[in-house]
Amino acid sequence: MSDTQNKKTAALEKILDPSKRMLILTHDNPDPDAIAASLGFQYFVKSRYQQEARIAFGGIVGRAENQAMIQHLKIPLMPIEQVNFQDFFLVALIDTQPRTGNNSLPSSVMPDIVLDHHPLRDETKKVPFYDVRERVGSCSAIVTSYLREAEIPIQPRLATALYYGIKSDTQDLGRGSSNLDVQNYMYLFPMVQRELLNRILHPKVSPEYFKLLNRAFKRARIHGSALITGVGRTPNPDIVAEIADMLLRHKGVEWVMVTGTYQKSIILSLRTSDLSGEAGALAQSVVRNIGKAGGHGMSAGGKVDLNGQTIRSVEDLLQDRFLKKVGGINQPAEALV
Ligand SMILES: [Mn+2]
Repeated sequence: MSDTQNKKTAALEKILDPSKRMLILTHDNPDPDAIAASLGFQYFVKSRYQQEARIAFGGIVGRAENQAMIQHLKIPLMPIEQVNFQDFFLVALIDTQPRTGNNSLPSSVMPDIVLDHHPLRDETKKVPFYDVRERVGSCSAIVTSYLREAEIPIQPRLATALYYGIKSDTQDLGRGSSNLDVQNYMYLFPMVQRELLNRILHPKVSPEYFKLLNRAFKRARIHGSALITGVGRTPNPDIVAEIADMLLRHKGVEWVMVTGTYQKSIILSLRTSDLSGEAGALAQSVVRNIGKAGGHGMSAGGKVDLNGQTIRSVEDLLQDRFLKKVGGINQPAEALV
């Protein structure tokens, strides 16, 4: 084991207590990276320290691929509504940090552990144990390193989850990936259950899915190299990010912003094909004073609570700010379809 990893495991050991239970909490509407990294960390603390942990999430698992992942890999997840924080002695945040606005940790609860790869926040520095690596493309790669360094054998089911976590967060190592992602992706690959992975990657979807795509395409407007659209009300907040990824494939489009309304909030997703793009910073400036956002260089997300404002007025403001920033504001609007 490397020196740094030795120090980390020693520091973790001090915090853990095998006689009590840990809660692992991911970000809301968890993606494959959040789910896999949580599963991997649960296995790590159990194998290395006999620490029992449960995994919980806020929001919903909406994307068909993510539902298929949970179903086929039999991943036990608990909705946050079922969590009684009194039952847990320790809380670990995975793929998210305190007070980012994208997790359901009550503000009265201070986490004990944070593992993440989003930009480090000041609040996180107060957490007893944190390992935040901004340059790494996935939390799954970080957790895989913990398992490898401790020489804990990784079973095919977990290997498949971690591999898919790295694969999806880095778009097959093409988006914001580091050496750690590459090494662990290669390490896990021989252990992957490839037929199961195929079923996860190509799930069946409902008829509503196509109606929503149709609406988003019809509403899409292209201003120069920037594309904006809204999906309207949706029972599945994940669809916003999925459509943003899809639309970024449009030739000549370098920036995409998609909005959607889920419950009493506007969800937004930002994507760029510009390798030096600052999608995270841009998303934060788009929601400044009205919401929360975060992300990496090429992809970011955010949320604005409506608080009585109309959907239209918030969407207009977000689109206006976005187009001003990416230089599309003075370009004529062109319909996508
Ligand atoms: Mn992630």
